[in-house]
Amino acid sequence: MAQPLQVAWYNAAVEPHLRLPDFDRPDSLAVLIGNTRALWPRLLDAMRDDDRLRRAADPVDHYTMSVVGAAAERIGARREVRWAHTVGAEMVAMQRLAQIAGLAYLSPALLAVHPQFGPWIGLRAVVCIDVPGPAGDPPALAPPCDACDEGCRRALSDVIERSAAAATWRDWLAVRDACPRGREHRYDDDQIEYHYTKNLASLLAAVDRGR
Ligand code: B12
Ligand code: SF4
Repeated sequence: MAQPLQVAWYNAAVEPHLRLPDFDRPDSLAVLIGNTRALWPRLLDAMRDDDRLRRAADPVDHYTMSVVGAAAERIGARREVRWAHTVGAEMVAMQRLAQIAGLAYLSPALLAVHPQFGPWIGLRAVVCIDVPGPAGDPPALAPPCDACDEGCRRALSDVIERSAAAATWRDWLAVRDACPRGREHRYDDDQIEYHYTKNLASLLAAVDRGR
């Protein structure tokens, strides 16, 4: 999924160290790139075909960088890409960016919740381009939470309370599962396990099962 926004909308809302490059043109374009569960079969196929990807320390980030990087190369204007997995310098507050762009609402449990896919999305990159972005004010994104009793907020409180006594990744998963939005778009079990544990052995087993 790709969502355009004006860089100034985001830059006005975040602390200076989180700002995006605007090429001295505050109304410049940024395109936020995210994924649904559809990423997973494509990643597994790519890992079957590409030994370097298979051996990467973080295949999801490696795959993202090769696909988004190749697409960015084809843009005929100055551009810079920022990655969701970057921490420290050049970090982007991706969830706030998603809300400001109108892609996904920042929920009471601090997960970005898409109107259709619920919390079952990943935010991967933002491509900043030296051309004008959308004009006007940022879109007003309605919370997708009507008639919800905020189960996500209770699940987050539970996991934070339990953290002192060693919360597990399944406790974090319960926070996402608490949301009724987009349940039909829940990730596959393999995909969930890898994202929450970063256990490469489980990812490689999923790759081999499809051979
Ligand atoms: C660092 C990080 C973490 C740290 C956060 C705590 C810390 N010590 O900083 C840890 C490792 C704990 C973590 C855990 C998880 N993360 Co994380 N994380 C990030 C990362 C890379 C940076 C966050 C950050 O520091 N932002 C900078 C600050 C300045 O931004 P901010 O707006 O002020 O802070 C926001 C978030 O950081 C968040 N937050 C900040 N502190 C805390 C603390 C807790 C307990 C929680 C729940 C959230 C949270 O809420 C803020 C409002 O937007 C982002 C990607 C990104 N670049 O944004 C992914 C990201 C937020 N994480 C993500 C996910 C999915 C998770 C996990 C569910 C597991 C996983 N990896 O799949 C878990 C559990 C979170 C949950 N709510 O269930 C996704 C969220 C997708 C979505 N739909 O919202 C992101 C966007 C990565 C991605 N590729 O999509 N994460
Ligand atoms: S659980 Fe309810 S309040 Fe929380 S994000 Fe989902 S719909 Fe919104």
